[in-house]
Amino acid sequence: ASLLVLLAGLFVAPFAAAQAQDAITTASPRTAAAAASDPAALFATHCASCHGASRTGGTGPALLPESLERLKKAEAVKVIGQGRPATQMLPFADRLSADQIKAVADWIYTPVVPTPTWSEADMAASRWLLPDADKLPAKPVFAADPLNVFLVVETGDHHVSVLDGDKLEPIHRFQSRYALHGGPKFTKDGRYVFFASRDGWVTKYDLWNLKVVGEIRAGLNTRNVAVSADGEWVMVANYLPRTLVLLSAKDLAVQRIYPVTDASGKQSSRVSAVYTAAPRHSFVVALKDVPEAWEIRYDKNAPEVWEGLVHDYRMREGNPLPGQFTPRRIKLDQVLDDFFFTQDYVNLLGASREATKGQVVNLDVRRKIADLDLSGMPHLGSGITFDWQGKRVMASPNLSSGKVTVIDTDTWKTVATIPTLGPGFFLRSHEKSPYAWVDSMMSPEGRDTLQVIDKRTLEVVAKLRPEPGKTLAHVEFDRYGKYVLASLWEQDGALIVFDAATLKEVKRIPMKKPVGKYNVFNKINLSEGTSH
Ligand code: DHE
Repeated sequence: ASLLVLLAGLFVAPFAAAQAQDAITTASPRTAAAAASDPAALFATHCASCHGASRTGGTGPALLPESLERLKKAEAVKVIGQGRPATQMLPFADRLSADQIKAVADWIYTPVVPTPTWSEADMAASRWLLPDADKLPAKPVFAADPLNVFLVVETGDHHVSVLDGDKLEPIHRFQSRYALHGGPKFTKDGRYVFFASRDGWVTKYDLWNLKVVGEIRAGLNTRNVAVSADGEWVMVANYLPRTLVLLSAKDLAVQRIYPVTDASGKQSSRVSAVYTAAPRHSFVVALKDVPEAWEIRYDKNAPEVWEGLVHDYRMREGNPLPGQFTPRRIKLDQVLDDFFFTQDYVNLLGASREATKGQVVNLDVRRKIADLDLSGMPHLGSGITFDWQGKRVMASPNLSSGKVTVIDTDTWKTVATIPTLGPGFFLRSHEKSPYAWVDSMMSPEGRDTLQVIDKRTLEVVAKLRPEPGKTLAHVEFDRYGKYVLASLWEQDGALIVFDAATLKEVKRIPMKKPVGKYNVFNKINLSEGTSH
């Protein structure tokens, strides 16, 4: 007897090539009684067939403490008891008592011992490729401008919509892995897109042919991915295991696994995030548990010896290019939870959860060069840069207080603090728009309102509240800066399209809990108003 306990809504119908579904049976009363006080046994009986014996996921998502960080325990109890509509997560209240459900919920928030591993062989076994994907036509199968297409991540039912940015109409929709997070990353021509899921899946999508062309599970709990500017490499940043994984963008084959540790090799670290610094031909990585940032050059002309290099991965068999892919460490005083770059990618602007100040790290001189007046932590990749009174400034929202901080990138001094309705995640703008848009989605009072800041006066000039009481957040402009698309973040939600000049609502496009949206042109041209 086995069965499907799929926690946390936490489960979506299996993905294309995915796994066959087990038959559903009920545990016998005897088995249940024997296991009544043992959550591990209850899990093995009812949950393991979908969530994996080590809770690392299967047809259902991983149920590790790292994966459950954002799910309140009361919600987990509810989902185990009542199931999750429109998913394969069944209700278990008819076969588990309230105490048993509570015991299982408590147990899944405890670490798995020993810590689960995810080896190169596991990755290789998870990888699949669409046959003959390289023979697909090298031109779009749709009539819409391929550079003004948006990809919209809908977490309500774990799908991605492809939207024509001129007609503002969906042209395609496909199922994604469970819980995509962070921005998808595009190759320079906008054809291929790489998505990361919190459970470690990396999905390669051919946007011109509207097809998923391959997948690999590169970790058990993943932060994000970066794609090299030459489109050849994908770097995956993991929390679990504590690794960076380099993949070939062509076929997702594992090229290299970097154990992430301090220079002595004794202290391991989770990876906060990895980004591509295109002008530097490198990946830049921040570590969460060791005060270091790493820079890893991917170009073939990388120098053989990088000053400051301590840990040496060059000797691995099959690497004929000594400097390429060799991490260079930048030692810091504090860890970085979050960072983004100045537009020239020379400086990294970072913040950490505990610190009272942010820091500016110069990647050329490889040290902190200034403090930043950033008291709380902005959400990663949520800052923007623009010109203001002849100065280049950066602006960032704050996850812990209702304000946008504007900082001069020459002096690193704060030039303005703009009060908002509450803490928010995302700030977005566009070269062609005088306005920046910010949400307050962490605040009960402000979560339904987008505020529009005039970049010339640094003042809030409008508050848009089209659906009182419903969360409204994350905007992205179209390629021309003409429209702004915002997420009405509800199960039966929508994209609300605003005219970027008049700020009037133009249209609603129904979506299932839309989260992030990504415009191809803005992403591949590294627009100063959005994340890259
Ligand atoms: Fe995110 C981007 C980290 C919570 C939605 N978020 C990112 C990135 C990182 C990050 C590292 C950049 C990845 C990239 O684009 O390459 N996020 C974190 C956190 O540490 C935090 C605070 C806690 C956590 O759970 O990990 C967090 N993020 C959230 C949410 O709760 C959000 C609102 C809903 C969700 O889906 O989880 C959320 N994060 C997003 C989105 C982006 C993102 C939509 C991409 C924004 C963009 O426009 O590029």
